[in-house]
Amino acid sequence: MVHIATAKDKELAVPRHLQLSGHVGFDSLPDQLVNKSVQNGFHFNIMCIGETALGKSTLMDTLFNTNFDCTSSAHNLPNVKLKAQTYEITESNVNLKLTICDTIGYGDQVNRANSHKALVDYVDAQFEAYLQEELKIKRQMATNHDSRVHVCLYFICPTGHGLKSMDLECMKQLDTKVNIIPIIAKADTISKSELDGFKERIMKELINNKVSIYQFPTDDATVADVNESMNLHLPFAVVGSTEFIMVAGKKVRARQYPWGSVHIENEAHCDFVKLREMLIRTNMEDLRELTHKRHYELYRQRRLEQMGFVDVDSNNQPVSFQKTFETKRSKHLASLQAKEEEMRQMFIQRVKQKENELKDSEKELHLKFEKLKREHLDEKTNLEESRRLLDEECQELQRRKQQFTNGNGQMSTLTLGRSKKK
Ligand SMILES: Nc1nc2c(ncn2[C@@H]2O[C@H](COP(=O)(O)OP(=O)(O)OP(=O)(O)O)[C@@H](O)[C@H]2O)c(=O)[nH]1
Ligand SMILES: [Mg+2]
Repeated sequence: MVHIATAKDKELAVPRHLQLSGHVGFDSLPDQLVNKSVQNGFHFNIMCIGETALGKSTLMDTLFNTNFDCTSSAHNLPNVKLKAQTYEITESNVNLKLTICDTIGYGDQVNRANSHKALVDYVDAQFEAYLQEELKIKRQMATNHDSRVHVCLYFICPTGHGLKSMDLECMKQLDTKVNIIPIIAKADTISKSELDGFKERIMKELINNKVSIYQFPTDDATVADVNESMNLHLPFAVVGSTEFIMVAGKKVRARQYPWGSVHIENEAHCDFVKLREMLIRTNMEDLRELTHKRHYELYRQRRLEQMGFVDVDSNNQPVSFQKTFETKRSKHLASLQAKEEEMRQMFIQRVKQKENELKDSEKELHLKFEKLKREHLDEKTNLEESRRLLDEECQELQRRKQQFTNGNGQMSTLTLGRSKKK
């Protein structure tokens, strides 16, 4: 029976606003949420893409103020490889499971046309793993290790010229799958005046090639201003170091040169602080959220469509999951039946073919047998004829012998008679 919504039903569906006469306590819900999240801990996954020795590992150590103890990898591989390592770090009771996925041998090959393939495959594989967990009947989303890439730091070579075609191609392939933050690596090797022009050229090239990079969000009033101004500083020109020096009695991270030193956390020297501020201190949650709400959503949508699921039919009417499943099931059954029928027909045909082949060979055998029988009969007749002739010859011989014997007897009798007469 179809229930048609009445005006009364509609009225009931609209929530009524009530005033509380005293404190109830659900205003602690945000705190409960924070406590729960802190208890569960957080995941954050960074992908570092950049050519060999551009300072990827050093920058990670610098960003998280630790030593990830990365062993250097071989750089004579025929293809780009990825190495992901997960670390557990804690800061003021907040536990973070941090995965750093590093490229090995990126840009080392002579043919770099497919350098991005391994990276795209890796990002997709993490989405797929999450989707498979989500589609399970018994899901364990809370305890499941979320390995989806939340941010991709793209290390640009400090050439001072512009982007390489490999950089553009790779970022283009990844920009709908992951939040890309381009950074100019080893920025201490490029002069200040060159740097401004270099940054400008990079941004122009990205826009001209329609590569969309991550923009720090400006919809949250508390961080809108700082994010807006930081968007203008992209790509950040960074310097990393594992060395410390003493400056005015304070231990600071720096790179020392014969002519002076670069202080990593000095904003006049490089954009490292800007990167750390934007990536970790201000927008880490936005990167996580955007990964889930935009990039993963897009992947999920495409995959479900590939699997044959739709939200609306050709008449733009909503289609339930059950209906899609049933349609798919009946289609699948029909195709199975068609396959079965096809195989049955094929089997019948093969049997018929074999039967005909057998019949043909039987006929052939029969003909051969008849021929042999005829030959045998002919041979027998011939033999019998020869035998008969032989018998006749024998009889003739016998008769002649007899005749001869008889002839000889008469001759001797005649001779004997004649001699007696004498
Ligand atoms: N001038 C300069 N050198 C740097 C910087 N960061 C790292 N280096 C140096 O560059 C070299 C390579 O640094 P890594 O951090 O190992 O580079 P990587 O990209 O991780 O290298 P692979 O993992 O081998 O691809 C080391 O000698 C670092 O000291 C930087 O910002 N400026
Ligand atoms: Mg490294």
